[in-house]
Amino acid sequence: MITSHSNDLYPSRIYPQPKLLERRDPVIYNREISQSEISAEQLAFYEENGYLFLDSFFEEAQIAVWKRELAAILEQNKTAAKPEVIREPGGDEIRSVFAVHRDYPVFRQAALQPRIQAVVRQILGSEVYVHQSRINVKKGFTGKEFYWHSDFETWHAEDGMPRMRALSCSIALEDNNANNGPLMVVPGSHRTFVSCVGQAPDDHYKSSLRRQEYGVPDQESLKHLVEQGGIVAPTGKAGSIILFDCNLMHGSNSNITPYPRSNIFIVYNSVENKLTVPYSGQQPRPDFIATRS
Ligand SMILES: O=C(O)CCC(=O)C(=O)O
Repeated sequence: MITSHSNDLYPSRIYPQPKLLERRDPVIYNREISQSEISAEQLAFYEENGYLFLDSFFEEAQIAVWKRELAAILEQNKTAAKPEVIREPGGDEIRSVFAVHRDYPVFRQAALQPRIQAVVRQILGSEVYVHQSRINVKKGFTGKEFYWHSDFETWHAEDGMPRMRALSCSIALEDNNANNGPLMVVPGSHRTFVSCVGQAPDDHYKSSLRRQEYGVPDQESLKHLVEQGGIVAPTGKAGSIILFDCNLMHGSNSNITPYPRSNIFIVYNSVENKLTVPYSGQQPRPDFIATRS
């Protein structure tokens, strides 16, 4: 164990029973419209629901460049034994590739897209940096699910992210339809922190990136959140983006259709919310999952 925090607003993995705790942080940090990409109404939608879907945000030509790079990365890493390359549970196919903004200039440029950054800075009310990036591949027929989770629970417990002042942007590289495992979100769930049960083993990330077992919400809490907010799976064209709050409950089904569904995930954190010692008291996860410098 290493030093832990005496005053934790979002304790998790320490109680014998799950708890539902009220969010103690704003959702929108700058209400004064400071960019031209989203309107005050869209900002209000994000605040209330915890996400915002923008169809066809990027043009086909841009998506074609990113898809070519993705194909090259998958080819290069087919048999690579690198920590950044995560394979499907029970198989060898690539599930995710982490730190793409660090390792591939094309994806660095994606993470630095001024149009996305403008929206993110609006919501988080400060300069931002990339906390994590990855490509989730989800191939046709064999791509596996991502079980329900709040990212913040993990980032807080395992990475030491102090407050809810981060968000994810998922860029669709293929059309997302109702069947090929689109992202599902529970609107409004970002206002409740689900304190999860069970202390994860050291180096939990080595298994959790394939299939998460700790920091997973219990079924009663999930049922409660879904009864309140329902489940929405925004679908649209390649080039669509979903921005969602770090504490929004989300997940996705496996893809048994012939249609692949890959996306670029970029997580932005406020520069005023930099990582500290993990709240779980364990060693921090490596830099390719959680930027520390
Ligand atoms: O790609 C997906 O469908 C979900 C991914 C996800 O939840 C995550 O990467 O945290």
